[in-house]
Amino acid sequence: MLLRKKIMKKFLLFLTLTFPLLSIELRWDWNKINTEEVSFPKNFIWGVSTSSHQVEGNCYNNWTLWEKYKKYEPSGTACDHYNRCHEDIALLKQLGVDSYRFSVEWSRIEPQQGVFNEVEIKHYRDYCIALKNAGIKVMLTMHHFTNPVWFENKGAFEKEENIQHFVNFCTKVFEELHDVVDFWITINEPAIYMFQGYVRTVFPPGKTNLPKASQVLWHLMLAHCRVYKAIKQLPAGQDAKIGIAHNILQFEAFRENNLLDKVISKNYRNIVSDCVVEFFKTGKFNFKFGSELSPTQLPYFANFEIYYPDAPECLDFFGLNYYSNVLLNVLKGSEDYREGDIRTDMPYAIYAEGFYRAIKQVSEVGKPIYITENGIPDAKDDRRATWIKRYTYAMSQAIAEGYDVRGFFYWSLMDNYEWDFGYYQKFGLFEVDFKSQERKLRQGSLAFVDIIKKYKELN
Ligand code: GCO
Repeated sequence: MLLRKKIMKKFLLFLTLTFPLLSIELRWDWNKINTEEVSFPKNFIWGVSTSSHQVEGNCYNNWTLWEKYKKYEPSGTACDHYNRCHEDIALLKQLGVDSYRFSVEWSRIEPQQGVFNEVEIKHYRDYCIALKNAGIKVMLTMHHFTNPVWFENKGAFEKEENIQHFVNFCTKVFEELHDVVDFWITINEPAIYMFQGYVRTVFPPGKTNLPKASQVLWHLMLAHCRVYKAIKQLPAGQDAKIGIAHNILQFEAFRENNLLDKVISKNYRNIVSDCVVEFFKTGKFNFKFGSELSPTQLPYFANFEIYYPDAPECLDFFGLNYYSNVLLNVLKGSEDYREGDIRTDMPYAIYAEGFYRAIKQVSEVGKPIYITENGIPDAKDDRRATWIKRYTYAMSQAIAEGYDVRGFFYWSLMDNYEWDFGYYQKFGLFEVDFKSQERKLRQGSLAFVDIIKKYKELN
């Protein structure tokens, strides 16, 4: 009897996984869409994003060591933005944006555990003041993938006891900069940090261990919440707007009725995108990878559940980073494309419908949404304008349906160091000549400039 029940259960599971469900992949007919038909709320924020290690140059952190170890192209002087940040304000003005998202480099501010470098703090403070004087709002990220070497050597976010170091750092930064920062992002893309560093091995520390990955992501969630609570306790903390930047990457089955494509993409989608949204929505952290198939002990599977009831209260806004979906084709052993897809220079296509879907998904958390990153790697600059028009159209559609999106930050202000891809990927609205450090506005970026201009005039 029990056996029959078990077989029946397995059979039902098989049916649900293989039954030709309606595709969740939304597709619009772009030939019939006029991307000029958009509208954005009054006071909508337009900005651009960067991160310290990718633009500042001459950082010394876990990534500097990792680049050497992996023989990646070194980040080196990058855009020399550390020295040129004041003159780069002119680039923001040229675009017409009113906000700038960038990150403070933890390894500069706290080069040794508990030792804060006042000169570096002043550097960031002066810069925030200069931005304010130029009429630019500041969205400051405290952690954008890099760790000071001392923190990495302690095991970084693998250990719960290390979280306090991050809380101390964030508290210090908040105390020093609270009056010159408009929005705070605690951690950039915690799930990507976990996935690239503990599954795909392309980011430090380059381990493949799913149970450890689940711990790291859980500790990052906890770190965010503890920072949020610590800041809210501070004198100026009540008024601070604090969020997290989470990347929604929709892994989906390339062959919609194929069991393997479906199961594998669902597992990836869960750990990379959905479990973080679920955490802030319900307080439940469910990190499951392959748990249908195996016990948790094996390094290639994970099944970790924990409940943190305060999570939904630990956010003032949700930062959404969105690029595209990934269509998994197990037969090919990689991502795949639909007919007619316009590919980017990274392994994904232009898929603005996914942006619309992602906005809907993260709205379930119930907080105002800021788009903290969105942009195309396009060295030839022959798809940038299409990307900008389609994605802003998709965002406008979501807003028209009542989704509470309050701002959009393009990734990126200028070409920069794209981690394991080095300088090869060109995300910049401004093209950078890394020898002369000359910045030049790309033709395709004018689509962004035009939209901002149009909506500023309307307001
Ligand atoms: C990320 C980061 C950025 C990237 C950008 C383009 O998503 O990995 O936030 O540092 O450069 O997303 O891939």
